[in-house]
Amino acid sequence: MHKKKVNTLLLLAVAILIGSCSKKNQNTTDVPDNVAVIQKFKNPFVTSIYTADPSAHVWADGRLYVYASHDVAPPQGCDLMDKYHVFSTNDMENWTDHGEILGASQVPWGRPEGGFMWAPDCAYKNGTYYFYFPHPSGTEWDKTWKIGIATSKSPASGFEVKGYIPGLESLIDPCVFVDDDGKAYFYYGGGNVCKGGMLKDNMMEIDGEMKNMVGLTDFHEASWVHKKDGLYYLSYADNFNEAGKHNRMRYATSKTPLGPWTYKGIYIDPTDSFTNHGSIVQFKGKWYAFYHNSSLSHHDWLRSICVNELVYNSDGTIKKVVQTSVK
Ligand code: FUB
Repeated sequence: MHKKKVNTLLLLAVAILIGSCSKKNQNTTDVPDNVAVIQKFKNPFVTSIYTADPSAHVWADGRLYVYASHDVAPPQGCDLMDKYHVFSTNDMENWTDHGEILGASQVPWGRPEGGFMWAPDCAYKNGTYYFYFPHPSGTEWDKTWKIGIATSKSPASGFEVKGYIPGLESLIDPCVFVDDDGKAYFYYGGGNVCKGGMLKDNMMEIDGEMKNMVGLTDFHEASWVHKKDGLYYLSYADNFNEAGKHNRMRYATSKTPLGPWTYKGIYIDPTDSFTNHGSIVQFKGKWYAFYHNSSLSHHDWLRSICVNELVYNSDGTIKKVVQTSVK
């Protein structure tokens, strides 16, 4: 009788142990130590249209705004991309689509055939929002890229094209970073070339020379600069192309906004899409990495914007972002 009781107690103890172990596994999932354990966002977070190249900013009204390009179905590579939409949120859960803010037909100097409204960015200075977009000015699209500028007094409507930044090379993917002292920096690049320079106060011209961003490893495109704890981060897409997997997102850091940069590593592994393009922003005390994938369409050129939490190590390096698809 006594032996039976001991056996029952033993069995109970083993059951409790197994239960607590499996609970522990559920909580930690199988995420390795060096990656961020994160809130599982439902991705893509825009499903009504195909979107790509998310540039995220938090503006003075406290909302987070995402400026995205638009993939057109049926696609022809990225040739037909026709317009930009803005999405905003107050809680990272509920998103408002503010609609189209600019289309190819509204660009007076744009190529006659339209299309090619590629990855944009937006900046704010002294009461004006400056929207920067790469668009070719000629039929030979790959030789005639300009970085167009549209301005508005509102973050998500009323943009009017003012021209383009004069004197630049034919390159894509603009990013504008406004530092704490109000000085604005312009970055762009593609095909292994990444350049940066200072913007004049008018936000429409380069002040001095553009210079090569030195110290990046395997730069492809999609430059993005943000700052945390006095350190500048330049993130970008690489050229990775192996076994059906493509562009990863990498980053480098510097103590100054124009480098030289120290390469730090990969922070987003390949998605299911041929390209990737990201932005990093702080919102309500947390950091977020925006990117795109093709999980809605399963087609490389019908992409959808996504977001996941981005977590730093205490030394300022970035943990690998965990891409989630369900809540
Ligand atoms: O969306 C068109 C182009 O594809 C972007 O400019 C690149 O960054 C890549 O995402």
